[in-house]
Amino acid sequence: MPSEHRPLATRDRAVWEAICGEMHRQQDGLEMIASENYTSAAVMEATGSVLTNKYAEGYPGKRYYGGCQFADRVEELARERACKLFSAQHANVQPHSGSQANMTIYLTVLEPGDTVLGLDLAHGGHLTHGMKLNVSGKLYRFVAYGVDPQSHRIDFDQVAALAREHRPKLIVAGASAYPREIPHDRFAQIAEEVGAKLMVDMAHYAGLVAAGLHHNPVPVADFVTSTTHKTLRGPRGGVVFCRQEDARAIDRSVFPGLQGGPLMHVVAAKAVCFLEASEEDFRAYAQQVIDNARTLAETLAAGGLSLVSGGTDNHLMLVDVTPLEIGGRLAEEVLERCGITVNKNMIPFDTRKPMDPSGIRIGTPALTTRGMAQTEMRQIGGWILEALKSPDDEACHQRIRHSVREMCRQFPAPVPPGCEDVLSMPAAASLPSQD
Ligand code: DSN
Repeated sequence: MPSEHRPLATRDRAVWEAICGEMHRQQDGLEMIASENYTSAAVMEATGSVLTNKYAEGYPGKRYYGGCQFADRVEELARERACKLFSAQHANVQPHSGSQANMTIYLTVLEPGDTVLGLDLAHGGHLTHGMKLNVSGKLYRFVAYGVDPQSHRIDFDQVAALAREHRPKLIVAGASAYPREIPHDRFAQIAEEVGAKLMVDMAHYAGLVAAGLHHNPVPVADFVTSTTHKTLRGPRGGVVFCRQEDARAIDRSVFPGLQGGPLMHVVAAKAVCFLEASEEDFRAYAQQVIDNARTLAETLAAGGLSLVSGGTDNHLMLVDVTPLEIGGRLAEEVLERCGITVNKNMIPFDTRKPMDPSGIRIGTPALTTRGMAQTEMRQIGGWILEALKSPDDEACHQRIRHSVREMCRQFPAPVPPGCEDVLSMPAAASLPSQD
């Protein structure tokens, strides 16, 4: 058989084994990184499709390459479905990531040196909201707003005061580690008062918006950006929404401004994701994500952990682990030993360093996709507390690891088409190499 026709398992055993290992890891442990999810078999099928072979620079009906009739069809489907899902006038589905989506807005609205307001990274913001080592912070003059020291909610008095003082051209709302619903209308009032444009980055909670459980920023913001792979549960990628009057400028900023050829296999998978997110069972899923986060947060708080803002309205919680006299780095490591994956995270007004902060961030989107509900959240909360209260007790961690494995077997994650057999094999690390 010619080598280009051979399946991965025999063509490149090393890569195949690594992928099998990751498949086992994802099935065998509790994925609680707030920005991760298990995408559907249909989304994975589209992502692994022949559209990966196609160049389609340009937009439907206006391409720089021949043979784009099917690329046009999937991009039209993705745009139409995205607009319908979020009641938007225009969507650009080509950004390769959330970072590209955010840069699209900056390139469209700003000149280098212009002033922008964004949420402080240490208070839950994102790298692309003006972190000084990120291109956003290098090219533009970002001024950071933060959360209130007592409530840990966005301090709108401060946002308004900074806006009046600095007269930004753009205000960026949205966050990657903020456990409360973001009131977009309050940002819109401030932006209107100072004559700024408003951009909302809803990457983390887009799935909750699609389900109608969090307010939709599209009607009140000039620009909305998102990723498609977090609560929205699609392929990795970005999307931008705007009014019709800005559509041409936004499209030009994506291509040729920032990107060349779109990843058409991912655009097809985004179309599938937007269809899935419009269905009734997605609404039930998103409600369960929120219910699960609340139950887990209550369990952790009852066990003595301190939660930033006292709880959660969305899919994630920020937990201050220092009351247990450990730091976020050790907490992440201990939980990993138990088969529970989270990430260490700064908390507002943190006195520790980013590589060993005071907190961990925990999310429920992925476990909810597996069908886990409140009963499992109480059980998992109990394991987290037990493990973090005994960070040196290996026997305790092994016991929890065993229980985690049992729970995971009861709630299988979606398996990519054609990979069903892999999970009945031993974990890839123990497979003999054929190289
Ligand atoms: N890195 C993502 C997160 O974990 O929140 C945001 O892009």
